[in-house]
Order: sequence, then C-alpha cells, then structure tokens
Amino acid sequence: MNKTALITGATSGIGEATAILMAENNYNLIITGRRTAKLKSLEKKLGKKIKVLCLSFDITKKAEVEKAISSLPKEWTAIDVLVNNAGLASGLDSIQNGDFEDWEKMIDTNVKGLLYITRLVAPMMVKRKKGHIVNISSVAGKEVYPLGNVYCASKHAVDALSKAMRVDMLEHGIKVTNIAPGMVETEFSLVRFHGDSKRAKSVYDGITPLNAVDVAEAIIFAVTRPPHVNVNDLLLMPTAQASATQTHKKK
Ligand code: NDP
Ligand code: 8X3
Repeated sequence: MNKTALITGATSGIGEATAILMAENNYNLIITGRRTAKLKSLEKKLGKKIKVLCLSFDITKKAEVEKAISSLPKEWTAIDVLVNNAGLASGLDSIQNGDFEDWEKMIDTNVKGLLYITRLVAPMMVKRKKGHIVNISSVAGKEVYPLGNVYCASKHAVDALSKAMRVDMLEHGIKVTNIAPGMVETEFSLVRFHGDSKRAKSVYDGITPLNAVDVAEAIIFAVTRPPHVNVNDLLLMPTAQASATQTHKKK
C-alpha cells in the first residue's frame, strides 16, 4: 500500500521537486501552498501515478490551517511523512534598518506556520505510533550571516524545534529529520528581494548553487531509511559554498 506524505510549500522550488520525487517513489500526496493554480497543475501532472489532494491555504493564518487539516477526508488522515518546507526570506537588511513587515512575515511563516501544521498533524502520528517529520531548516539555522538576522533567527528556531520535536516524539516512535541546505536556486531570492529578478539572479553569479532536486533527493534518502534508522540532521551545501559567509565565485 502507498504511504502518504503532506508537503507544505509544494507550489515551487524544493517543495515541488520533493512532491515529484515522492510521487516517483509511490507516495500519495497532500500538497499545500497559497497558489491554487500551481497546486492544480501539479496534481494534473502527478495524479496519473498516485493519489493527490490539494489544500490551498496560508500557513500564517492559524484558522486556515485548522480548517484545512480538520477537513481532511478520513482516507487522508494516515499521514506517514510531514515535510515542513513552506518558508521564505523577506528582505536583507541590518537590525537597525529592518522592516517590521518583513520580520513578521518570516517569523509567521517559518516558525509559527511550521508550528501550526505540526501541532495538528503530530497527534495523528502519535495515535498511529508511526510517522516522520522532516523540517527544512537552512545553513542559516546553523550560522548567521551579515544582514540575515531575522531569517537566520527563524531558521535557528527551526533547528531547535527539530531537536525538541525529536525528544517529544521519542516515546512514540516518530522520526524527526532536520535538513539544512546552503544556497539553492529556486524562487527564494526573488521572494527575498520582493520580485527584483535581476538582484535575485545575481546571488548565484559565478557559482553553481544546489538545485531543488538536490535537496529533494536528500529528503527521499531520509524518508526511505529502514525503521530503525533516523537521519537527525543533514547539512547539504553547494561545493562552491563552505559556510554561510564563504563562497568561491568563478570570475
Ligand atoms: P520557494 O520560494 O521556491 O518556495 C517556497 C514555498 O513556500 C512555496 O511553495 C510557497 O507557496 C510556500 N509558502 C511561502 N509562504 C507561504 C504561506 N504564507 N503559506 C503557505 N505556503 C507558503 O523557495 P524554496 O523552495 O527555496 O524554499 C523552501 C524552503 O527551503 C524554505 O523553508 C526556505 O527557507 C528553505 N531553504 C531555502 C534555501 C534556498 O537557498 N533556496 C536554502 C535553505 C533553506 P505559495 O507562494 O504558493 O504560498
Ligand atoms: C537560504 C540560504 O544562504 O540565503 O536558507 O540563508 S541562505
């Protein structure tokens, strides 16, 4: 029988690539994000091979998350894997000049949104005494970099929550994996720079960043280990990036 995965932020980048790879690995999928048209086109693409349920909601809105999860049809409540991927950076500025709206967006999405969905899905896993929660953190959850302050803080929170969830889930036999990628070329920089595509593209000038499939493959590796093996934490970097602050750019 196919397993079921719920992936947040499946409308682009890492989440979309993970949905495609999980479908290839015969998972039935609950795909989520705000852009309904993108969810529908992914459903059309994957629905020939596996079962797909689209849930369109804003993860920062607690009531929307509660409504979406509480209205899951019974056959979709046996969630084997939760991929907490939805997230974003908004802006890149010093602590003294940062924008409150950017800060709230990052904290509401990366920390509070991740908590809302986990709070609602984890009890279903506890009841079944099985499941796997995969949190997409970042190298920014391990180190800070100039002007990254609040984004880095939000990803440090994800890193801490992965550790905390692992402790709480221990007696229930539920796995928790933290995946921490370095630079990945997705819509991430476009969102960070509020739609400035030239600036977004320049982030990757002179280096070969990770792509979304590279990260999706790491997620597949983690969720396909045998029952007695858990990948606790995986830091995945482009070869041209040694740390949050050090990249080797070709001239
Ligand atoms: P993308 O911008 O391509 O994807 C982000 C996804 O998050 C989209 O599907 C988006 O869906 C969803 N999302 C954002 N805000 C909300 C919201 N309020 N409600 C619901 N869904 C939301 O970026 P990535 O694929 O790169 O990012 C995925 C994760 O990986 C993030 O957590 C990011 O922090 C992390 N990461 C990214 C790295 C990178 O360099 N790209 C490196 C390390 C970690 P929609 O807009 O449809 O709502
Ligand atoms: C995204 C990667 O280096 O911009 O988490 O923080 S980085």
